[in-house]
Amino acid sequence: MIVGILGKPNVGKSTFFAAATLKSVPIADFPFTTIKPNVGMAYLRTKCVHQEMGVEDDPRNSVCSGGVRLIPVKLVDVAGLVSGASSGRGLGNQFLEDIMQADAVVHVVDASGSTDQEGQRTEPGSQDPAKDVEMVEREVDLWLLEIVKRDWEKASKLSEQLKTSVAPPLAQRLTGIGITEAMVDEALLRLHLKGDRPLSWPAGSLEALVRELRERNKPSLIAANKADLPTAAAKIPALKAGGRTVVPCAAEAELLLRKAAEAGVVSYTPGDPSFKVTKEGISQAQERALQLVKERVLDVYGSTGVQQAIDQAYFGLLKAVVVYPVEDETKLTNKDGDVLPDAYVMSGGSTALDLARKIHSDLAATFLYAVDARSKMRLGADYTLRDRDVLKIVSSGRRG
Ligand SMILES: Nc1nc2c(ncn2[C@@H]2O[C@H](COP(=O)(O)OP(=O)(O)OP(=O)(O)O)[C@@H](O)[C@H]2O)c(=O)[nH]1
Ligand SMILES: [Mg+2]
Repeated sequence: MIVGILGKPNVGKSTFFAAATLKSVPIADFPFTTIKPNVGMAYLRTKCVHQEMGVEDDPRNSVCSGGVRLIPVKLVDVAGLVSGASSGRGLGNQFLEDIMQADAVVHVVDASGSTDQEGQRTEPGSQDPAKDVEMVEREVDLWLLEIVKRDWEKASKLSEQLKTSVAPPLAQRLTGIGITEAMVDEALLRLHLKGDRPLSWPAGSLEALVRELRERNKPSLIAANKADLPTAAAKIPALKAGGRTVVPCAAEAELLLRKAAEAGVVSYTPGDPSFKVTKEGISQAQERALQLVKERVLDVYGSTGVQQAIDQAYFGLLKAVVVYPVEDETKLTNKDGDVLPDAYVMSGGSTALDLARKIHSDLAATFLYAVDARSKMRLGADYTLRDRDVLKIVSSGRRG
């Protein structure tokens, strides 16, 4: 699974990315700082099962710090999107293809309203971030519309003549961004559009269809960034209109804390509501910067929001679950004796067989059953994984 960062220019997408991945990428106060996509590893924060299971873990594919397990997940940051991008303005629409590879989207906005629609710095509070959200979504939909409209007339006539659904040719145009025929079928059903009667669809149906496909299959949340600025608080409530998930965010503050933690200045785990200064003799400037993070961000919003946005994208939008495969269901170890070595992030609805496949294709091919380490019950191949499951996979090829 991949999460992508989308938004108009200069809102703090790359700052969010750098804070989440600690990768050093260009960040600057002008539009189109990012041109090529940045790809990196962020972390999903979850409560490790080791305490509940009464063991000390030996994490291998992730870290566990004080019971907080941080599991690597992929994050992509792209160029800013301006009005007209779908027809080539700004940096054009090439990068939309990159971002739409993602399974879910963190839509970063400048909640303080200090950047105009093109990403130029303006009077703080003068801009409406809710309008930015509309603009960005409209551009993505226009781009999708361009793609589905290619040869649309021909495809729709053919489907009426042959009395076959237009879903396959529509899906074919969108396979590049992970849209399947089944997804198109579902969207048509929800919109009450007959797949084999496209010529009789009411005006605006294609527009409604691409919107439906985007909203369902590329779910998004709003990271209301620059929340540390005084003009942000009043603008955040309006972003929630229509039931959107909104996470107040201060990417710059998170970046500062993560770097300070890396340098041993503070003790801080991403997502924490507070930090502790651990180094003596820090400069006055450092002290002041940390104080501001506490006063303007942590004390107001309870966290910097960066980690929450990532967690919410995976656990909320994608219904992801974290599962711990083991080879010994009593000691909770792998064959080397490591306790709870791996924590896997699986998409919502994944089965025990999917977990076996993720571990090794051979294990899936010779799968017999899974064993729940808590109840010691046997589970079949189609068992739907639940968050925090600890499972042993038993196969005819490789018995644990
Ligand atoms: N006050 C404040 N400023 C921020 C925050 N996050 C980012 N910024 C500033 O916003 C400006 C733009 O940051 P970038 O991360 O380069 O923004 P971007 O969205 O990647 O920009 P493009 O790549 O040009 O589209 C920089 O001056 C950042 O320091 C934040 O949480 N608070
Ligand atoms: Mg950028």
